[in-house]
Amino acid sequence: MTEDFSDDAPAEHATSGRWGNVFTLPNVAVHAHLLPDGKILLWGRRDSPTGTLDDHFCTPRVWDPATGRSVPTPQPTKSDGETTCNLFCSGHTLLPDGRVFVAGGHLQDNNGVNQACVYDHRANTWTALPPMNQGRWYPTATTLPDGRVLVLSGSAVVGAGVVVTNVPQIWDGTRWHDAAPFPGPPPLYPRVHAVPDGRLFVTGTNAATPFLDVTADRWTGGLARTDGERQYAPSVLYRPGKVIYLGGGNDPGPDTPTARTSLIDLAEPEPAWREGPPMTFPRRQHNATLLPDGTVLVTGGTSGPGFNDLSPGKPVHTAELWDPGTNSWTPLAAESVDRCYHSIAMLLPDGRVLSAGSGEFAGQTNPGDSHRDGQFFHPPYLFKGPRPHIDSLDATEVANGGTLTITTSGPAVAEVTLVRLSSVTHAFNATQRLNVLAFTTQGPTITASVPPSPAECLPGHYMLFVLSAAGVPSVARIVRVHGPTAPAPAAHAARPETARADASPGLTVEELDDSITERVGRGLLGTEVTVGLTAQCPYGLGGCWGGAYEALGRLTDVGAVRPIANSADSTATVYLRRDGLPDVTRWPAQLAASANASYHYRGVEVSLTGRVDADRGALRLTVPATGIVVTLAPLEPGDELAWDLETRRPRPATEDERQAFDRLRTRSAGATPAGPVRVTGPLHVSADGPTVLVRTVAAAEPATPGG
Ligand SMILES: [Cu+2]
Repeated sequence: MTEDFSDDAPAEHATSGRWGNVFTLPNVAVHAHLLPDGKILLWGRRDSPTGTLDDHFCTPRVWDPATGRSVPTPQPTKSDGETTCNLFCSGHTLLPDGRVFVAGGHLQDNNGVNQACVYDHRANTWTALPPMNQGRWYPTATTLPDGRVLVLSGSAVVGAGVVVTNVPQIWDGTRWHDAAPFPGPPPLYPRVHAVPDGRLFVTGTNAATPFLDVTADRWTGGLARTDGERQYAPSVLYRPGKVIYLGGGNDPGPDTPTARTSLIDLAEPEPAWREGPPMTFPRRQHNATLLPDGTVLVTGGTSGPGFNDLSPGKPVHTAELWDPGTNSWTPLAAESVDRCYHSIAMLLPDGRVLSAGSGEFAGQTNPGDSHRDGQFFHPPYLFKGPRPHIDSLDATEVANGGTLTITTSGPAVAEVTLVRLSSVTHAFNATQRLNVLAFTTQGPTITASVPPSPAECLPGHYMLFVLSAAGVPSVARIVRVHGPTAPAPAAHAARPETARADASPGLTVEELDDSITERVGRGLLGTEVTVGLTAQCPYGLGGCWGGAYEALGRLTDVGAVRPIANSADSTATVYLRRDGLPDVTRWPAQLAASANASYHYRGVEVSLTGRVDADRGALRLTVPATGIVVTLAPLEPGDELAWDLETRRPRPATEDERQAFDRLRTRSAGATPAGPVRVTGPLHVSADGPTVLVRTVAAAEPATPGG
């Protein structure tokens, strides 16, 4: 293990750190985990850099950072023992015994595998678990304080469309249990942390950040994070109950990500998100790594607009460091390679940080943008003086509430920290967390106390660091915290909820959809409005949907949002509280207020039922039930609201749609008065009033009065 980097180092290394040389890795490190033996389990999208993007085979490998050599693991299979699965796009965490837990995987973009499996590094084996309730593409797996695992979110193609499941599942070591449905469709790759009162805290990527009380099986809260929805942003639990959420998203207007950060401390009497200090650079697709001294290192990401801008100058190479003590950022040395979408970073036991991966996505034009390589960062603390050394440790395992006896040499020890091993993908390290240990010193011997609460110090493997007064960390020893030997201390007293009540308690997305159909049938909801939204992400509105669903529910007059997007034409269906026209002059800004520019608003389409009359050559439709009068106009090329995901422009209107207005005009000019019709098409509102561009006309159903 590399230890001393400080010999003859130039002075600037102590302020900026140093990047080592770029080295080759066996694959693009899209998914990476630090194993208890110090090696790294990693995999990418496909084995061959020129293979199909939807290969059902990608070999995970164990790479040794000390030697640079790697060995393949067996190919994971489903529980039939035969069907190979590609773990690309899965969610993962580390179990209390050090095994790697993986849920989901890749069939195609948006379409996940329902598999779950466990990797044991001691035997180099994958063990298939029973299948989950649905395929999950881009789920998040979180280890609970009692060692169980919660899997949340993930998309699959169900029927003709993409469904993001909101039913989380808990793996108890033997079987799956469904947990309370997330309120509405969740975001893909939600950012989830286990916090000291035993709950799980979902900090993103949506604007609302609810808690799951696993014991009560109930979602509560929904504190609004500053800056709204922020996709492809890291969330770091930098101390128990304290989170920093960093950048990400797309700001309205320039479509660029933000540099802003959000902070919350759940130990406060009334926790609330507050604005943190902005990073030096706006970033999206970046990684954030918790260092042994409690600072947070941010590497990579792009500052450019859109999903993953790799144009020259946009990827951010300069690292930067946040110190929670001073609440300020310091820019550090620049790495050599773009590390954007599909990159990782993680802390190693020797105090360095591995930055690796990037690339391997549909729409990527330059093959050179896929990086089968990595680079080590030597943080400034490695150049600030001699390193303390752990000479011995009395145990490799310790219970919550237990003590570790450490003998050290070198500079006096000023701090002892535990940093949990990493499991990283898609700009989120699901397992990293840090505990500062209380300790006593007697000569060279230190006795350090491990927090008694497994919710504060989660079971699993940690890097134990001792640090000098100058903040220089030792090389870590890896220890396992294995849960309390005595009964767990009582959970913290429940806090009164300060946030609004859940909009949809306990319903799966399918049940929620059925309940809307039922309310529509009983006439409890008003005008149906189709909203055209283009997701900034390349996977369309079907998968990248949670934030849009959340934002649509907050629009003026909206009474219900269908919980499954129309992925084929990139539209969503909402219902107004009553019959009337949607407030399209305010909706675009309202959408942007919570979803920022993660979705581009393309307009709305409505269906109105009424009588058509000609007024000096123009056609008007009057809705008798509401008195609404709209001008009717022909559909022009480009007016079609439905979207073509392939060409990224409005779907061309059919011949029938283009002639709908003319047919209606001919019919209205007839000798006998025409009956009521149902007209459907894009709605525009100007100073002259509302206009519907006629796309379809149907005979009105007599039983459907009004709009
Ligand atoms: Cu991906």
